[in-house]
This record gives sequence, C-alpha cells and structure tokens, in this order.
Amino acid sequence: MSDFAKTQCPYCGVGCGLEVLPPAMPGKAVKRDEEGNPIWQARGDRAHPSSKGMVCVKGGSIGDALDKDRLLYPMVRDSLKDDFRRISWDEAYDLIAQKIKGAIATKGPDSVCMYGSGQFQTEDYYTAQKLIKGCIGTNNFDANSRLCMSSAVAGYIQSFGSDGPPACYEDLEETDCAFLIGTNTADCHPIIFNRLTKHLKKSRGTLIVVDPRRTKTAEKATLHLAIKPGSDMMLLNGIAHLLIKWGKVDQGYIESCTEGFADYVEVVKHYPPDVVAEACGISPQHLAAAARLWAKSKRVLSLWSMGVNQSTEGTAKCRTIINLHLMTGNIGRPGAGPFSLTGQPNAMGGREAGGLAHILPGYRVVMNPEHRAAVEQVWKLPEGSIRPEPGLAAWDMILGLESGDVDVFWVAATNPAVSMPDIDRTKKALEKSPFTICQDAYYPTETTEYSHLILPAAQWGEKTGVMTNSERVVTLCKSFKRARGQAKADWKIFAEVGRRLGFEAQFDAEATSADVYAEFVSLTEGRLCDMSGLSHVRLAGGPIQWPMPVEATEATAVDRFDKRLYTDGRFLTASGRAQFAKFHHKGLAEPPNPDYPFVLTTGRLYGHWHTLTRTGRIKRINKMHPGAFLEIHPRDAADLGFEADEVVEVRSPRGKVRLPLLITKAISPGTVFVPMHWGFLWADDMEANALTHSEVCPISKEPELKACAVALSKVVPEPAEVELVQESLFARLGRSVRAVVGAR
Ligand SMILES: Nc1nc2c(c(=O)[nH]1)N[C@H]1C(S)=C(S)[C@@H](COP(=O)(O)OP(=O)(O)OC[C@H]3O[C@@H](n4cnc5c(=O)[nH]c(N)nc54)[C@H](O)[C@@H]3O)O[C@H]1N2
Ligand SMILES: Nc1nc2c(c(=O)[nH]1)N[C@H]1C(S)=C(S)[C@@H](COP(=O)(O)OP(=O)(O)OC[C@H]3O[C@@H](n4cnc5c(=O)[nH]c(N)nc54)[C@H](O)[C@@H]3O)O[C@H]1N2
Ligand code: SF4
Ligand SMILES: [Mo]
Repeated sequence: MSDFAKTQCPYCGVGCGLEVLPPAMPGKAVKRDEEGNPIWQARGDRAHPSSKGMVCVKGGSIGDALDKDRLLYPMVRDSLKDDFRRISWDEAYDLIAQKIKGAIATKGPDSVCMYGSGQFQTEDYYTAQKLIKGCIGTNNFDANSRLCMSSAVAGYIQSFGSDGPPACYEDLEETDCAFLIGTNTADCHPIIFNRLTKHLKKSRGTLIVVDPRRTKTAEKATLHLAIKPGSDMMLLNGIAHLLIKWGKVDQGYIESCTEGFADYVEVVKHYPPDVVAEACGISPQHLAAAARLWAKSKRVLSLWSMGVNQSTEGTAKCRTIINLHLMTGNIGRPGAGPFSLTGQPNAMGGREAGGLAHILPGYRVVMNPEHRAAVEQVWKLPEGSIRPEPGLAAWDMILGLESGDVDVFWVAATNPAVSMPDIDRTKKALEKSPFTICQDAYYPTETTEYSHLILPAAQWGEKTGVMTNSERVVTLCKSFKRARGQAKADWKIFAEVGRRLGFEAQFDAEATSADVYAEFVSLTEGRLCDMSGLSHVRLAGGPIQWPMPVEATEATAVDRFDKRLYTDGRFLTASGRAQFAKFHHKGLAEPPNPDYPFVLTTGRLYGHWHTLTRTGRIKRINKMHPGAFLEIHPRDAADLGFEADEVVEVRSPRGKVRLPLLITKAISPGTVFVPMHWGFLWADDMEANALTHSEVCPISKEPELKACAVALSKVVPEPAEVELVQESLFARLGRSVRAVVGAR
C-alpha cells in the first residue's frame, strides 16, 4: 500500500477530500495519541474539488479513533442474557443462512429485515440491495437515511419526478441570497458554511437563517427568524403569499416549466402576514424582510437539513421550499436552487444504489414494473423476484419486532439503540427480537448490547469503495490500512451470505469491489444519476461529478450536462414540468400542553459524530464537549427557579432524562434543546431519544425527531448520584470498555 491515500472524509455529507498519512513518515517521529498508540494522520486534500484542502475538527482527527475498541471477531450468544462467545466466520455465515432460511420457511421473506446506513460505501449498499430485494425477495432494506434525508428524497421525487439535489457547491460562491432553514450549517456542514460566508462577506450578499435557536449559523445571519419549532409551513406559505401579492413571481418560468401554480395560489391565500407572524412568533416586519429578500435577489440558494426533514410534515416542507424556487425561477441557474444538505458521507450513494425500502438502484422505484425488470435482468434473477410493494421503513421494522412479524433483524453501520425515536420502546422491541445481527466496527456499542450475533466490519480506510457527497461528486476511498482482527468489508459479508443461500451466480466469489462498482454503474446508464462512465480505475485519477455517461469525458460532460440539474427547465415528471405542491400548515404532532409545557428539540454539536463510536474516543473532542446538557432560556430558568449547571429532570410522555442546565439566550423561551449524542454506554439518563416520539411524515416515513413536548422539574439527587453525573465521560468509557475487553 502506498504511503498516503487520497480519500473522502467519512463523516458528514460535505464530503471533503482527505489525505491520510501513516503514523510513521520517513525522517519523522511516529505520531502517537495520548496513550502512546500510533495514529494515522489526516489532512485536507487540496486537489479535491469540493473542499480544496479544507477540513473541520472531525475530519482532521479521524485518525485518532480508527484503532480504538474495535470489534475483532464474530461473536455469538443464545440470548441477550448470555455472554458472547467467539466463533469463526464460517460458523457465523452458516448461522445467518440457517436463520434466514428458517424465517423464510416459517413466515416468508418479509420476516427478514436489514437496517443499513449512509456510512456504507456504494458497493456495500448495492450488494445489500441485491441480497435482500433480489435474492431473499423482500424490500425490507431500510437505512438510517430514513431518519435523515427521506423527506428530501420524497420532496424531490414528487416535485421533479426524480431524486437528486439540483445545485452544486459552486452555487455557494454565486448566490446573492442564501436561505438557510432548519440547518445549523456552521456546526454540521462547516466547510460549506466557510465557503458560503466567505463569499457573502466579499460580495455583500445576504444570509437568512430560520431556526428556533440562535446557533453559530444564526449568529452570522443578516436576518435570523427564530420561529417557533414546527411553524416552517406557516413561514414558507407566508413568504409565498407576499411574493404573489407583490407580483414578484417569474410568470414566464411558471408557465413554461411548471404545473399546479393556480392551486398553490389558492393555498397561500390563507397565509396573510399577521396570521403567519403570530403563528411563527416573529414580527410581521421580519416576515416581510425575508419575503423582500426573496423578491429582490437574483440568485436565491436554499440550504436545509434536519430542522426541515425530521418532521411529520417533512415532505410538505421540502416541497414548499421548492415551490418558492419554482415561482421565482430560482433554479437551474448559477447561485440559485433548492439544495438539501446531506447528513452522512454516502447518503447520496445510498439513494443512487437503491438503499431505502421503496427504491432500487439507478434512482428507480420498486412500484414500477419496468424498473424492477431492468434490475432483475442485471441481477440474473427471474422476472418477479423483486416485490412491487415498498418494504418496512426503519420505524416499521421496530414495530415488526414488537408484533413478532420480524424474525431476523440485521443491523449494519448504524446504532439504533441510540438513534431511533422513543428509545425505551425501541429497546423493548429489540429485547423481543428472535435474532439480531449487529455488524459494526466498534465494540461495545449500545446496539451490540441488544444483539445475538455481532460481526466485525472493516471500516473506512480498510476497504476500497466509493462515496458520493452532497453535490454529486464521487470519490474513490482507497484502503490504506489493514483491517483489524478478522474484520471484513460489509459488501463481502453480504455476498458470502448470498452464496450460502445458494446465489453463487449473483455473488461471484472472485469479484473485487471494482467489479461490484462496475455492475452498479451499468444500472445507472440512461438514468438521471448516470455514472456509467465511472469506474474505480477512472476515479483513481480524482473525484468526478455525475452525470457522467459511459461515452463522456470530463470535458464533454461539462459541456453537455452543466454542473447543475434541470438547467433546461425540463423535469423528469410525466409532463416534463415541475409540480407545485399545495400543502397547508399542520404543526407539531405533539404540541406543548399544560402537562408538558415546553417543546424539546434535539440536534448536534460541532465536534461529536452521532452516537460517539469514534469521536467519543478522541480526547481533544471530549474536551470540547464533555457531556450532554439542556439548553434553556434565562427567563424559563428563572420562572422554574433553576440555577446554572443545576441538574434537572426532563420528562416527556415516554421517558425521562436528567441533565445539567446550560442557561442561554441562544434558545427561544418555551423551547429547550438536548444534543443527540449520548447513549446509555456513555452516560446515565441522558438519552435525547428517551423523550422523542415516533410519529412520522405520512409521505416520507421520517420520524419527527426534532420536536416533542416535555416538562421540567428540579431533582434533589443523592450525593453519590451527583458524582456519577459529573464523572468524566472519558474515564467512564475507559472503564466500561476495559470491562468488556477483559471478558473477551
Ligand atoms: N458535528 C456534526 N456534524 C454532523 C453530524 C454530527 O453528528 N455531528 N451529523 C451529520 C448528519 S447525519 C446530519 S443529518 C446533519 C444534520 O445537520 P443539521 O440539520 O444542521 O443539524 P441538527 O443539529 O440536527 O439540526 C439543525 C437545526 O434544526 C433546528 N430546528 C429544530 N426544530 C426546527 C424547526 O421546527 N424548524 C426549523 N427551521 N429548524 C428547527 C435546530 O435548532 C438545529 O439548530 O449533520 C451532519 N453533520
Ligand atoms: N433525537 C435525535 N435522534 C436522531 C437524530 C436527531 O437529530 N435527533 N438524527 C438522526 C439522523 S439524521 C441520523 S443520520 C441518525 C444517526 O444515527 P446512527 O446511524 O445510529 O449513528 P452512528 O453513530 O453514525 O452509527 C453508525 C455506526 O456504524 C459503525 N460503523 C462505522 N463505519 C462502519 C462500517 O464501515 N461498517 C459497519 N458495519 N459499521 C460501521 C459505527 O461504529 C457506529 O456504531 O440518528 C438519527 N437520530
Ligand atoms: S466538513 Fe464534514 S466532510 Fe468536511 S472534514 Fe468536516 S466532517 Fe469531514
Ligand atoms: Mo443524518
């Protein structure tokens, strides 16, 4: 293997280019972490088109966590009460094949589920689809993207006829007005935020931020609209109302490229400024200011993320943002467009490879018979192998375990025992599971605690594969270190199980990840996400943006396909026109009430990644964010008699947590915030999802992880308990991990 590898950062969907260097470089001392272990070093790749050498603290520190607390061997136990015992891969594969065959024989293929992740590489995703949807014959493959991007996917498909964000990062430097709604870009997509704010400063452009919290993103805004949680639909329809009233719409674009505008005009009649401002908790002047910026700017770029998607009206919100772009003609041009920011490093690749319960590779859908037939042909499977109905979405899998309909629950590269809503209910469902497989790189995780069979996964840097970032740039992530212990690439595990189920023709034992990728791209030919011109060999020369058809070179592709989608005003709907949505405001599924008078919202911190499996093991990041907390406005704290740093109890109808207070004006009165990162292995009683509910958007099935009703009260802790809460997290983890490692 070469001295250093060019790759894509495996954290957020910005997808920065990284160069990774081995611990020992010629003539230099070996790099070690604080415990003396040699560590890999990562730095920005200046040649990467998306990030041009920039990285944030997460990308820069990735090398620190790669070798800590890794799961090294397959391990099994008969029940969750037993200890794990080591088994060989051979035994593990046979056991999985036997459990799957047994489940199919007794309850049918739909009793098997796989729950995967936007942290898969494209080859992992693609192989899993073939195994589950093709060979096993159930569409029960879903991914953590259901908790993340599915509202954006549904929004694009309904409005444009296909998934695929139309804009690109160059638009960050071309826009004159950025509209950021439900995204804390400064903390969660920092390199995008750097590019954008640098440009806006230089060009004197405007930044509108819509977020109930005054985040680091909102601090930089020209106009911050601190709306009440869940009032986005009021705001968006209210902005549209003013634009129509003022005649500030692009009639030419509406007439030649869209359908359904008249119906939308009827909807927005119900959203006059006084009603909207009142419902959003902002002044009518601020509402008008936002609409004026939309009206006068020539190039509006909207960015959004979980404050929009994670909602029972997530699809409606995405489509209504798109409405604003369609009615003002802000799409398909430099600096203008609706641009959902992808959460995970390869959530985009997952969408391309068909990694949700209703889709198939190449932006196809399971409901379409021609789509199924095209995929069955490449998979060498008889017609009718792929089911026409969507499979179970993430939360429905939990309900399936609860009802006893699911017999095999296979989790890979996600940690549902922390990240699912209503975590007590989730844990009870996991306890009922007859057979849970957890395929992870680290051990323990909260989900390994609820599993029967655990499989060691080779992670980023230990397998070669491809990822697509938010702007459709595809990067080859090369393997640069040996897998730990007996860990294997996810796709290899799926393929071997396929062979043991009798599908030798579908899963060639000699295939490399380059072969898997070649087969996948053949299924994108002629589709919007055409990558048939890409291969591992070609990507070894550097990242490439799609579309990239087989006959195109980079030069001809740029001529033919611009960097943006829909530049010709033609869309992939039946009529070729984009569709206006007509959604009314519905509001939160669980609004505050006298028993639970506050709205809780949840989200992320700059340094930590999700459930802490990597960043929780990095000292410098733990120093930055030592633990969970509850953000509350000084007025609410005073009303309840709370003092700074006091530990309080937060209760929802489903569960409770205890958290130290962070009293800050950055949060609106009536709203409180908890970071999502701390699961039960890392802290006692601090799980954000102990509180959240499982109501989902009826169209995208994405849960409303951003809001639930809670009550707050003082706790008078026992002295020993205070000590426990304040104990350093790093020390706690050190102890818990040592305990398990000792047992191994
Ligand atoms: N540091 C860090 N970065 C990450 C991640 C991480 O774990 N850590 N994870 C990645 C992933 S997978 C994702 S999905 C993204 C998420 O990226 P973001 O969506 O930017 O992050 P969140 O903190 O989940 O939520 C964003 C904001 O939504 C606001 N919000 C809450 N309710 C509402 C509402 O009703 N309306 C509006 N308009 N806003 C609301 C919250 O106050 C919060 O500031 O981040 C990615 N990047
Ligand atoms: N309350 C609340 N809950 C939320 C959210 C929120 O905003 N609020 N956000 C939701 C969103 S947007 C997301 S994306 C989810 C994220 O939630 P999760 O997906 O549960 O979080 P991660 O910690 O990223 O879990 C990834 C797991 O994969 C493992 N892993 C890493 N690389 C590999 C690999 O190559 N192969 C395998 N097999 N394993 C690997 C890691 O060790 C880790 O255990 O959380 C969701 N839950
Ligand atoms: S911005 Fe995202 S992709 Fe870039 S280095 Fe940070 S975490 Fe990695
Ligand atoms: Mo996400």
